[in-house]
Amino acid sequence: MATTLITNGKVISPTGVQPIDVLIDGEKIVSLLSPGQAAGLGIVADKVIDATGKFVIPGGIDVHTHFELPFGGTAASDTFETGTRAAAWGGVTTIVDMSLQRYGENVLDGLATWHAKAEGNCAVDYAFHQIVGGVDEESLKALTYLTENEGITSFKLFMAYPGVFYSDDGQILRAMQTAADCGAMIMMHAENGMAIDVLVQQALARGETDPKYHSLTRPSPLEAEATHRAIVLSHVAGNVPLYIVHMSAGDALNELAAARHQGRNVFAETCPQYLWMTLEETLGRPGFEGAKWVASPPIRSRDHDPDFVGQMGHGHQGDLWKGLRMNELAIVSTDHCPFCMKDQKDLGLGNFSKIPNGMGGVEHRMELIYQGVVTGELSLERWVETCCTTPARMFGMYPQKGIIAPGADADVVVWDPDTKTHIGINAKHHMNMDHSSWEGYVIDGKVDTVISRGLTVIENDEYTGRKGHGKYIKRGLSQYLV
Ligand code: DUC
Ligand code: ZN
Ligand code: ZN
Repeated sequence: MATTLITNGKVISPTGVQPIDVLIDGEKIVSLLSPGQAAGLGIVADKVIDATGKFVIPGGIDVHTHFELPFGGTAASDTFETGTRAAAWGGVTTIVDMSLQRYGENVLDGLATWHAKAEGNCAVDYAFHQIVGGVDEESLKALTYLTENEGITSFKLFMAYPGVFYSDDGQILRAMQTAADCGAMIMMHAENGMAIDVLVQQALARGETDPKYHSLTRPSPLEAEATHRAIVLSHVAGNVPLYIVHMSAGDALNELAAARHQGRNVFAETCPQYLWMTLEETLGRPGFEGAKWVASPPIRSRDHDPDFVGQMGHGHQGDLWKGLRMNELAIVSTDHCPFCMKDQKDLGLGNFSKIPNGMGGVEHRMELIYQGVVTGELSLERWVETCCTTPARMFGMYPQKGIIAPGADADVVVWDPDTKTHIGINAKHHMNMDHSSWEGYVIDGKVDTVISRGLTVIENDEYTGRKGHGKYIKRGLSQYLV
C-alpha cells in the first residue's frame, strides 16, 4: 500500500488548530505525528506533501445534493459523474444524495434506480437519504427495512410541493412514528406548500410573472410555521429526531432554537446561498436573469419580512450566521440541484412557477463558508465542524469520515489560505451548468490538494481522480442525539 506524509501543515478539528503531520497508508490515516517526527522514526513515505503555511482539514461532507433529480419537467443537470467530480474540486470527499420515491412508486425501486445512477460513476464516496414522496403502508415498511439493512437512516419528507413530493400532516405523523420506532431521522422540507400555492396563483392572476415573485410568494412566516408544525409533530410522534433541511429564515430559526432550548433532538442545516445572497441582488435582477437563483426555500430579502422582527436587527443572513456560531444550525449543506438556463430554467419564461427549482453549489461550499471565517462570522474550528465533522456524526458516518484521526478514511484537504479563488463560468467552475450561481465571487483561500480515501483527486490545479473510485457508504444511526 502506498504511503503519503502531509507535513508542516496545521491540522484543524472542531477542537483546535495544531501543527501535526498526517501519515496515510493506503485508504486510511494511520498516524498523527509531531512535525518532523516521521524522519526520527525512520518513516520514508512514498509521497510527501509539503503543507507549509497551509491548513489540513478533513474532507468536506455535503449531506444534501440532488444529482439527476427529475423535477419541474426536467432533471438536475449534474450526473453522479459530473457532480462528484465538481465536489472533489471543492474539497468535498463525501456527498449524501437524495434517492427518490414519489406517490405511487415503490421505495426499493427508487433506491435501485439511485444505486444504478451512482455505481461506478463517482469520483468521491457517496451515501443516500431516501425521499419518501408517497407515505403509505408499503413505503412505511420500506423505511424500517432501509434503516436496518441498507445503511439509509434518514428520510426526507416535504411540507411543500403539493401534488409532487408533498405529505400531509397525517402522513408526516405516521412516517415520524415509524422512524421513531426504528431510530431513524426525519428530514423535513419545511414550507407551507398549500398556502404558498394560493399565493402563487394569486400573483400569476395579477400578472406578476417575473422570477422575483418566486421569493415574494414564499414569505418567511410560511417557513417558520411549517418548521413549528414539524417540531410539534415530531414531539407527538415520540420525539423522533428531526432535521430541518435548508433553513433560510430568521423566524424559522427562532422556532428551532426554542425547541433546542427545551432539549429536543431537533437540528437544522442552512446553505451558503442563504448566508450570502439576497433577493435584491439575485432573483430581483431585471428580466429573466433572476431565474438562475430560483430555489426553494427562496433567497430572501435583505431585510426581514415586515411582520417579523429579527433577533438582532441584521436581517435573515445575520440571524443565520449567528445560528451557525451558536450551534442552533449544526451543518452547512448545499441543496445542490443545478439547472441550465437554456432548455431548463427557461421553461419558466413568462411564469415563475414553472422555473425548475434549484441552484448549483457542491463545488463552492467549503470556499464560501471559509469566507465567513475570513469576514469574522465563524472560527476555523467551526468551519470544519459545520462542513465536515458534524455532517459525519449527524448521519452515522463518524469516525470513518469527518475527522483527521488514526483509523479514519484518508479523506483530507490541504487548504491554502494565501491564494484567492475566483468563481465564475470562465474561472473556477466544474459543475454541469451553463452559468455559475456564484459568478464573480472571490474567496480569500483555495482548495490546494484533495485526497479521497488515499487517492489524490485534486493536485496542482488538476483533477487526478477517476470515475468509479467513489464507493457507497452504508450509514449507521445518528451519533449526534442529545
Ligand atoms: N428545493 C430546491 O430548490 N430544489 C430541489 C428540491 C428542493 O427542495
Ligand atoms: Zn427541500
Ligand atoms: Zn433538497
